[in-house]
Amino acid sequence: MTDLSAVKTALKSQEIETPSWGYGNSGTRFKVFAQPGVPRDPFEKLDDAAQVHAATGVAPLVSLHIPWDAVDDYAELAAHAKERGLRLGAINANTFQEDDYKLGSVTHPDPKVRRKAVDHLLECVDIMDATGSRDLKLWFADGTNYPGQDDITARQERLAEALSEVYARLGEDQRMVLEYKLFEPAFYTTDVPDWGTSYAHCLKLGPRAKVVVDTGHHAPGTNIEFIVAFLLREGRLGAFDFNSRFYADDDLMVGSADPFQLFRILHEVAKNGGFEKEQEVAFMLDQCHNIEAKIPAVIRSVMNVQEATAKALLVDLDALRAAQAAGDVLGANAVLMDAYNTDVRPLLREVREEQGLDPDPLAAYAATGWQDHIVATRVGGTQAGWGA
Ligand code: AOS
Ligand code: ZN
Ligand code: ZN
Repeated sequence: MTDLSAVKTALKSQEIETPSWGYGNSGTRFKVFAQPGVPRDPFEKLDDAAQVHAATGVAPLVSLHIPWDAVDDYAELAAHAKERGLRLGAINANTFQEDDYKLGSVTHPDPKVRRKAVDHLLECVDIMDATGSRDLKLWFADGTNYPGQDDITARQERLAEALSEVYARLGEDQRMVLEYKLFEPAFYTTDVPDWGTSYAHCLKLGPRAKVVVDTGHHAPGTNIEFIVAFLLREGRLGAFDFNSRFYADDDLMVGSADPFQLFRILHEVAKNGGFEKEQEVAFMLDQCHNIEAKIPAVIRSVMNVQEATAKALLVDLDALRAAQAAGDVLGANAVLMDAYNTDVRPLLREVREEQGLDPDPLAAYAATGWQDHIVATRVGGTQAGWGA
């Protein structure tokens, strides 16, 4: 039998990190639809993130992106976060939005461009020192579009060299988390296309280099929960970038396209100790809310993660293991499906009430009047950086 009070305690201590760019305007290559009231600077993005945390109680961390969130004084930004009960999370580097990076950044054939890219990554570590952030999050757009365009193995060499210089700069409590992506913007080869490539580089770097699993970065049909289980076993699952996809890297709200997949992933997390604080798995969202209201969309996403987490924690592991040991295929599957098919919304309402929160986070947010306030006072909100 599952211990319900342990499930509740785990749900109360969950921390979900929301991305600063989720609060700004975003879009596709076709159109960015501006929304009234979006933040004009990183301070206002934190103000919006504080609303998400106030409504849900489990979103105290905010990922930043440099240079989209560049400010003169990062300690001031961290203080602004702290005053609102938030902490600054991963620092996302950007080596993909300048002309110099047309042929790559850290894997570019020209050493001058590689130097520039590595300097940016080192600057991001300086920012982490000022913000108190633990994680440097690296996603490289590097790759090639045409067979023969560049040497695949030479690019791996350059990547390894850049990563090791940055790794050596990390403080003792800081980590590097390396994200992979099958394709886009490169369409032939990508230099970190899959978890195996990321894992291999992390292994060479050292224990503070870990893999980021962005749920939208795989070939259709990939078994993501297998990757998660494998990485947890090896102690190399650094973080999730949660989002949903129907086709490619759609960055839709997590749990919207395939809540069962999210449950299966979080079941592996639960079973393999990934919710324990010592494992230091960061549960981040990496989403863009192009057409839906942004703050409610982030709240809904957090709730979707909570619901899948609750279901994952409800899996009766003793019954599951007994069925597995007995070779009871249908029985084992039924244990999992029983948990997935549980309506956990009453449990989550109870958990929120016990935390002194409104049981309905979306209604709580609507009642604050924040949306009217930002629409009235913020004029000329900024674009998140995507779809620019
Ligand atoms: C890009 O496709 C990746 O998902 C990145 O993680 C992310 O969206 C970007 O680094 C935002 O900062
Ligand atoms: Zn991502
Ligand atoms: Zn992505």
